[in-house]
Amino acid sequence: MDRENVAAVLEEIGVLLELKGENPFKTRAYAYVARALETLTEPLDQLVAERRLGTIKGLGEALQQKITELVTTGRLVYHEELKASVPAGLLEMLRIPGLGPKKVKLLHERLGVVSVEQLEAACLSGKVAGLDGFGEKSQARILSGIQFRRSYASRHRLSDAWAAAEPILERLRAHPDVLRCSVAGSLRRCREVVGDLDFVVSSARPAGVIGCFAEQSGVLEVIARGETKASVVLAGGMQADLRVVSDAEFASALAYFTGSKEHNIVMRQRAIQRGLRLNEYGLFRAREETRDPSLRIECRTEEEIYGELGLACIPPEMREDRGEFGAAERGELPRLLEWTELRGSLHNHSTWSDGRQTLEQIVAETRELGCDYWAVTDHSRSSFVAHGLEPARLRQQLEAIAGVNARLAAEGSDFRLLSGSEVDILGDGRLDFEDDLLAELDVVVASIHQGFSQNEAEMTKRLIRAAENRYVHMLGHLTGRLLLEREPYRVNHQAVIDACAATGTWIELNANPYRFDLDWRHWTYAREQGVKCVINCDAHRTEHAGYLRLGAGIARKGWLTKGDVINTLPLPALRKELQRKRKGPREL
Ligand code: DGT
Ligand code: CA
Ligand code: CA
Ligand code: ZN
Repeated sequence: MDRENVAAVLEEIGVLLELKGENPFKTRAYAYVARALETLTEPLDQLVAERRLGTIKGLGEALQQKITELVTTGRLVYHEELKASVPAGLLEMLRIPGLGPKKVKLLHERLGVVSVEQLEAACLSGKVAGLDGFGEKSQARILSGIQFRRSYASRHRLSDAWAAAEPILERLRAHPDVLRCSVAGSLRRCREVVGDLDFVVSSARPAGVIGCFAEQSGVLEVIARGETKASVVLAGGMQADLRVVSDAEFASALAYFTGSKEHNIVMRQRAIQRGLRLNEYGLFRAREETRDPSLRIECRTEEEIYGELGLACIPPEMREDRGEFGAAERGELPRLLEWTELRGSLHNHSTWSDGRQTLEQIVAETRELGCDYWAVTDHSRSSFVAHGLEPARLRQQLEAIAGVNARLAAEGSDFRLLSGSEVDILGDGRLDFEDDLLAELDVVVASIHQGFSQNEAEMTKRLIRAAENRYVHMLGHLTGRLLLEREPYRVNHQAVIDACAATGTWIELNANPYRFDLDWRHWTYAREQGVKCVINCDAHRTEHAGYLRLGAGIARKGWLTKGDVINTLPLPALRKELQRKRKGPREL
């Protein structure tokens, strides 16, 4: 177990003892030692191995034994037993702003509450206000603290994270003391859901930057504020961390705080194998932990750090320790898709079904964005909640689209609307429209919108049957998940991907930030089977066209290149590809 984790365990022991009403000297000793460990300059495992823990101030025999046990075995029986003797809910209650161990202990003893839910109920029924030392005010504060905690303990979709991060990034960039700055962490790696926001800044005068960050509008609470780092909670509950470093440290700090943790571990290992040390402060010619500038190998960019470790620069999206090191070592990193290579979206809605945008608005907005084409694939009749179209309505829409395209052609524009349908896959895998109607459409997306309760085998069979229809170009939002809201339905991904490979069916990467479905983790397999990806906005409003950028980020996370993504094709080539499956294998 490493230093940070050991410190965390000791800290927790202190808190647990306090909850049990132990003597304050004993409880404080744990917190004190935990802090001492955090500022340790020597590696903890070395101190343990050389039996030199006693040199740390305030560290008695009993604590030395406990630390040794933690470092060597990774656990501490004393801690585990202690933890088991205290209801887990009490520790959770401590996270509520304004509640310390003393108060939690009191609430537990007097009211018997052992969970946040029970505490909330006690507040709502007014029991907390009746306790000595609490009162109406503190009861109200606890209640709002519980709600607050609930919102900010949660995780956030990528789009929300960017919406919160962008103004902060702009503010930092504009600050006169900021030399370089970037987002880091899971946001930079383009995870579909992120915990907190991370920023890395280089500056020769950190104080002003920290001040700007901690005092910016939209900060609800400053959790921590030091000379070179700060953590805040933003309105809306998101947490944001800032680290300010010198410009010489910027590249290594950025690499470190971008993570992932798993990726960092391999990077550090590679450095050690080369007789070097890599940490957040730099890459050093040293065989032990250091931040001595005279030992630093100057690396101005992440690319130089990777280069020193014998690697091509790994794009942030790929830093998950999922094979990127082998690829970088062999010089086989894919040239990842750039979002600007996308030329349009093949699954979108309009006012004809549940979209808010008219055909004319779609044309205006997506041309403005620089697209070459945009497919209108409204819902089919079975999706009646979404105002799915009856065949006759769909044929009317085809005429309307033809009218828009005729006008575009007359204007000399090459932009085109494509006609289409997001046709429902019915319970047994049949489609909501007959083949002859589907054959009239430019683009057919087949999706599941009902019957989510089927088991994995049934769902899989249903999707495979849809893929086997020669008029289906692609499967839409394959698992139906809504991030942080609805679990995906169970699907045998491999079987569905294999079926798509066999039938020449594409799979959508739905770029709506609630979906990002198919998940990035499955794209490497799909790609290996030769299945093409289509990055679709599933736009219901004109501003959803911007999802292309997020979708491309997720595609990059799945290692996809321009050649793997159908909607990077210019219109003539796309039209040809849209004919491929319909014409059947003989005409290929
Ligand atoms: P999140 O915020 O949960 O979505 O995920 P991250 O990856 O943004 O994690 P976060 O914010 O806790 O830390 C940012 C990065 O800092 C993380 O990706 C890697 C680095 N980091 C943080 N703690 C550790 C650690 O204990 N060991 C190592 N090797 N790296 C760490
Ligand atoms: Ca983070
Ligand atoms: Ca963080
Ligand atoms: Zn849909």
